[in-house]
Amino acid sequence: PKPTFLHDYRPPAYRVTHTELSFDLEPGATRVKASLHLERHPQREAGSPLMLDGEQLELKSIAIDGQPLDDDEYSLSETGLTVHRVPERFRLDTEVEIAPEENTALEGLYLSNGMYCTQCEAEGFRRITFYPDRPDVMATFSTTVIGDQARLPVLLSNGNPVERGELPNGKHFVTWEDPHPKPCYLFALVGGDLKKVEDRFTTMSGREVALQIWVEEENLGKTGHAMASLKRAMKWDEETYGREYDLDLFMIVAVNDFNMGAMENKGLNIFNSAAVLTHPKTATDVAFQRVESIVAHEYFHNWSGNRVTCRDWFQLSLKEGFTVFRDQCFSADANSAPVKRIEDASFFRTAQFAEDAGPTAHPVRPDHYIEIGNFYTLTIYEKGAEVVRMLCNLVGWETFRRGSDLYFERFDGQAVTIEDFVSCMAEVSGLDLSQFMRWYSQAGTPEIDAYGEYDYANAEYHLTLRQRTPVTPGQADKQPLHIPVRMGLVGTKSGRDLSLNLEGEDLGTAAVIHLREAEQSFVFTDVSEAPVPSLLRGFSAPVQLRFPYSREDLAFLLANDSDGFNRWDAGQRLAMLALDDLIAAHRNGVEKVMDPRIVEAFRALLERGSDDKAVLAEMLTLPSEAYIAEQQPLVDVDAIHAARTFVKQSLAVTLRDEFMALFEANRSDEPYAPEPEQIGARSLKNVALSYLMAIEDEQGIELTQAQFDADHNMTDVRHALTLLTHSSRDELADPALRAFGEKWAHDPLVMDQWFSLQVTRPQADALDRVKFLMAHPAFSMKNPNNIRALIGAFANQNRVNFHRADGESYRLLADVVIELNRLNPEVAARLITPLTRWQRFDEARQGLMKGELERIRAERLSPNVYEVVEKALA
Ligand code: HT7
Ligand code: ZN
Repeated sequence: PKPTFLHDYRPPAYRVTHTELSFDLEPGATRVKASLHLERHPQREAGSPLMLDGEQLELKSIAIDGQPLDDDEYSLSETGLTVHRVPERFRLDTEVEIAPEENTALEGLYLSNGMYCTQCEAEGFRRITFYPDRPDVMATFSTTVIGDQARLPVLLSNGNPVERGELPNGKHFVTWEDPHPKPCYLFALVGGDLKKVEDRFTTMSGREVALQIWVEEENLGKTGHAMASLKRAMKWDEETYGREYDLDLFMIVAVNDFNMGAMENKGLNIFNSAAVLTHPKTATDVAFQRVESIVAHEYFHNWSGNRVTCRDWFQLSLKEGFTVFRDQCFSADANSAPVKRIEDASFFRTAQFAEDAGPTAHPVRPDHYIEIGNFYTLTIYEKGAEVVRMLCNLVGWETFRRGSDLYFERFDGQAVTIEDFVSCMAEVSGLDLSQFMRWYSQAGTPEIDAYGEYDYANAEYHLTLRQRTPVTPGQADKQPLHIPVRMGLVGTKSGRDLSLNLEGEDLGTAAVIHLREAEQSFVFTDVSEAPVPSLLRGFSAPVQLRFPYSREDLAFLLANDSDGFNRWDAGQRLAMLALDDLIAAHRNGVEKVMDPRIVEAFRALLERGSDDKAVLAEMLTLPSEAYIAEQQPLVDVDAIHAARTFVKQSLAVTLRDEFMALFEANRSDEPYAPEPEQIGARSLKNVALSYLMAIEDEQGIELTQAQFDADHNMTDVRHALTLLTHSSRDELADPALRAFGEKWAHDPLVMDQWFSLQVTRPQADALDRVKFLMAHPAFSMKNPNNIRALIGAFANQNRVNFHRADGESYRLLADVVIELNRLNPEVAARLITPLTRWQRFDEARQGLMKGELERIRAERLSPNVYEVVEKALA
């Protein structure tokens, strides 16, 4: 397969002004008729052939302006259709046959549980009909869906229903019209036996919008949270961004088989059922919050993505980065803002940093790709959101909002570029953002080495920052970036933020300094006492910051920093210092000794408590094994696991009574509500319980068992079951797992949780369990949620067992990838990720991982898997 390059972009030769579609959903012979109203693009030369994308389509007829074409007037290939000569303006009619029943890739039109549904982003529409399948071709759509009235009573598409009726042979039809021009990746169709929950929303200008969530009948009781989240998101977007919904109807449909979380099709969002269905008995707090944020994310796309879309797929982060930033702010407003930032930053520093340091590293705006489906990455989404956040912080919220208004007004109904977005921000702020643009083109995580010195004699604090971005594949030359560093100086005597006077300017007690050079020094004057610097507050830039903090400095910041995020970060850094020593001790076979300063810092946290329980829960949580691994030059999974377990057990032994008291103080029999207060208390209680279970404290075991038996809500039940399953006592784990598995055998989303918590257990039988569970009736290789819950959770979250020295887990993953390469290339390519990180491990493991990658490479590969494997082995 050949790459596509950003620099080759040209507007399409022909644009489509209106698209009429008719689907006859007939089992074994689905027919799609398309009438495309086309005209030559004014910037393209006359006489160009018409080239349409199309894959796996059987062409039945073709005509221009009603005249059927002769065979020599067009040609067909594996990837499309070319009509050699066409008029300047014309109508093209085609009819094709497609096979949704055989579509296991879940791109285009496919069947999930007997229900027809579509996924067209990024390039799925070309599997539905011949079309210029590119986001800069925007047309109005009129869609008629025909299906069997008994089997498919519900027939949906984008926009508003304008006509419906009965047809011979028990069929019926519905015609939908979408007045908003859109690219075909936002097209959607659903046909099935679904039931709806309905509500209403009155927009800020007083228009009434009908809101519908369509699900299988048994799930009707699990839609309340998604509906409430949708209404909150609609209101938030009006109040925060001045954006109003623009159709009379907004629909969400839940499907069980879906490659990602959800899809923002105009007026008809299609959701993975895991991203929409919740019930206190079946979904955890984390799932409730995830549903809230995904519902909001897809809704926000109605403006950032749909009304203003991407010119080409290189601009993907234009819509995704901006929309993630918007959904992050929405969730921060709806829940605990500091916890949201801690969660997002900690996930980012673990997973995106790893992507940026690996063989598939790419810029937020890549300059080439083989398969765009491989670029729905943490870099495009999360780093893209961090870049937008930096822009917002640089210009300030009020100005950012003016820039956003300008962007939506100026480019409404257009397909645009990242420059268009940034230029609006430059225009409203008057800032020169040319250096800032490098964030979009330069891959890799910038590293900042910071040094500080207090000059007592002159009452000055000298801070030096040095930035460097490591080389990434295909990008050896890195330029300095414009990095906003939010900071404060915390006085060691007063414990307070000191005034910041920089080059004669009074910046108050917290400020953003701008690092633009490779090395830059900042001299703060009138610094009345020796400070400890608090740098990169709120994770103000997506960088790796190093500062030679002593353990005393970190304990001081943990107790005194006014920035909640940096207080948490100080605790993580302090734990990391202790963990580093213990990892070394484990590797050298030296006895492990717990640093008493960590214990005292934790004791102080427990004694002090916090108004925000969720923040305290985060502070009491040790860095994950994945994060610790990210900080090591060479990953030793066993040493990391042993060191982290040792710290956790040492804390639990010494602070056992404090953890017990914390547990008791936060348990409650209140009816479940996914509210921030309750969620915080549950997190804190469950963190305490996990410490008690780390030492298998007898009373802790009883409490865990009781929490499981009480069956109060899924957050508590799942946590208790995980602790029992991850304990060394199979006599506790086995009966609980059996009871849970039998109770929930009918619920696929709960069974996915049951799979995950078993295959992430640290015991040596985890791989055998994976193999055993792959034969479970609730598991199917064709269901992406099952794959992620079982294989994905094992490979990404069970580090000691995935990296077994005998390489058996690598072999299993490669076997699954080889099978999935045939069934679902998008999911297969994503699943390879842990094998692509082979450089980080010892030689023996490197050899085993590369061996499996080579075994995959020897297969007949989809472009998706080919691209990832080639990069991993380059
Ligand atoms: N914009 C949507 C992306 C998406 C997707 C991409 C490739 C393959 C399947 C997919 N399903 C959804 C989701 C979003 O970011 O909102
Ligand atoms: Zn999105």
